[in-house]
Parts: sequence; C-alpha cells; structure tokens
Amino acid sequence: MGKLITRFMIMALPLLLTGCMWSGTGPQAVPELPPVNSTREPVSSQPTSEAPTDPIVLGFSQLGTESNWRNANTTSIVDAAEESGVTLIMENAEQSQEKQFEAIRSFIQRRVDVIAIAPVVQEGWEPILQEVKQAGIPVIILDRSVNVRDGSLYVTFIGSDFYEEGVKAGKYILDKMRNFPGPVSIAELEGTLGSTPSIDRGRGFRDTIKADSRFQVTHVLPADFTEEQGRIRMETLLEKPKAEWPQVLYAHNDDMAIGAVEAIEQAGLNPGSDMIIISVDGTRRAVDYMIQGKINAVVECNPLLGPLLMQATKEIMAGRTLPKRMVPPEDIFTQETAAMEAQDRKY
Ligand code: GYE
Repeated sequence: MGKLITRFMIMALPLLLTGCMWSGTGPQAVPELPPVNSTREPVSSQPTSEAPTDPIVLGFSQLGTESNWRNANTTSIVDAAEESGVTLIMENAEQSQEKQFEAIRSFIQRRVDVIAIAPVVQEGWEPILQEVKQAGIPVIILDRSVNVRDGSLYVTFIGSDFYEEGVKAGKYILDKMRNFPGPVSIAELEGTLGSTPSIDRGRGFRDTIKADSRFQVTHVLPADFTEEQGRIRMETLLEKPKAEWPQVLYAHNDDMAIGAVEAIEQAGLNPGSDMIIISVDGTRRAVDYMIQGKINAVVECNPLLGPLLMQATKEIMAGRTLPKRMVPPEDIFTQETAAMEAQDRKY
C-alpha cells in the first residue's frame, strides 16, 4: 500500500535514490540483519509471530533541512517507506529539540507502531524517551546519537562512526602536509554545537593530529552545518591579517566547505592550493569541487539510511532482536579518485 502521510517539506532533489545503496564504493543490497545472539537487545514492544496485516506506521522526527546530506537522507527515507509499504509520518523539527519532543508526543498520541528520531543534539533525551517507553513504543535512533544512561530507552542506533570520520580527516592532513615546513595552522568549521557528528568529528581529528606537534587548530568557527555560515565565517577569518590565515581548512561537512570556498575565491586565493581543504559527507557537489581542484579530500558519510531503517522497523514489528548499533561502511575520496567516484554518486 505504502500510503505516505507527511507534513515534511522535502526540497526537490534531482536524484532518484534507488534505495539499495549502502556503500560509496558501489551498489550493494542492504545487508540482512544478523541472527539473534547474546549481544542483541530484546525488543520491548509485544512481538507477534506473524507479520501484521495492517501497514506498519512509523513516526519519524527529522531534525531539519540544513544541508544536502540532510535532504538526501530525507529522500532516502521517504522513498524506502514507499517501496517497503511502511506508512511514514514525518515531522521536520527545523533544528529545534523542543519541536522534536512535540513531534514525538504527537506520535505517541497517534499510537504509531515505531518511532524513529534523528536527534539534533545528543543531550537531554532521557525524559522524553521514558515517555515513549511507558507508551510501549519501540524507538530507533537514526543518524546522530543520544547520550542516555539507560540503554533500554531505544532498540538500536543506525548511523555513522563520526569519531572515525574525524580520524580519517586527521590522517589525511598529516600525510598531505608532511613536508610542509614550520607550523601548520588549521581552521575548523564546526557543525551544530552539541550534535554528535560535530563533537566526534572534532575529537577524532584532534586526537589524530596530536601525533605531530606542528599541527595546531588555530581557529574554531561554529557554522551550524550550513553553506551560508561556512561562507560568512571564512569571510570574517580572511579579514584578519594575512599572517593569521590558516594553511588548512577542516570543515565538518561539505556545505560549509563549499561556502568557505566562495569566500576564499572572493579574497583572491585559490582554494585547494593556497588553502588545503578537507570536509565530510561526500555529496556530489563536493566531489565536483574536488575534480575542479577546489577541495582536496572528502571523508564519506552515507545519508542513504532509508532502506535499513525500514528493514529495522519491520524486524522490530516481527519481534526479532537487532544489534544495538549499525554502522555503514565508509570511505575517503581524494582528488585522485574524485572523477571515478563522480560517475556513481547517489547524493
Ligand atoms: O554530516 C551534515 C548534516 O548528522 C551526519 O548533519 C549528519 C550531518 C551531516 O547536516 O551535513
């Protein structure tokens, strides 16, 4: 049936996501969820031995529309729901945790079967998740994580290893700048403060560059994962005396890097050579920028989580157990591999 109920404004994307991509390195079927073992969490809802006859209703609180990654993520979820016959009720929280709480309470009132949440920040979820638990509705955490003491408050967390993404970015920079004489000054464009990807991409990167004391993060610029903020922050930075300009830009996502590229070009510099740039996500636009030499490397973060979310939702409703954590395999792209990667970009 696949009836779609959504009040979410989806930005028109030219891409048709086929729903089966799980790695940036080529098409793969969504992996079968592994069989039950002792490390898996029992599902808290009443399991049924037979597949339910009514369509499963999934309430999903999406956090916003801040980036191309986010829009690809939303499209993947909408398409996957349609393809798998899950009725999706989706709400856009526009970066507000309070709005996420409201959406979740409305899902409880509507007695949806499963609630999925892409949390804008990682703190402050315990009370609302207790409410959901009391209502007996299983929860899937998607994309970003929540920091809760009681692990029984959600069934599984499907999302990337952001710390590892930061490590990959750090290793790339250490290698790229290994012959650079003297100190290497790095500007870091941070994503949404308090969000798991921003916290962990920052930590992973810093822990890695510690290996060489010449590498220092000299400018920390919060830019909320948006292209506009990336541009504004870089403009302001380049108004400082030349001696303070960084040699490297590490952006927590592609959109902020692309905004910064505009500011760097406006200042008469060549992004990618006058300033080495690395970002995270792997959107088609960033890959195009790499081909043009304006971004040096991009760490992949896969937004196409829809098929796995639907699969997990169905597994929960069938009473099966799931791994507590599901992480997609991810790569790093450089200018050398960008052209090949561009042929196959799905987002
Ligand atoms: O990297 C960024 C988006 O949570 C992984 O959020 C996601 C991040 C992604 O706005 O582009």
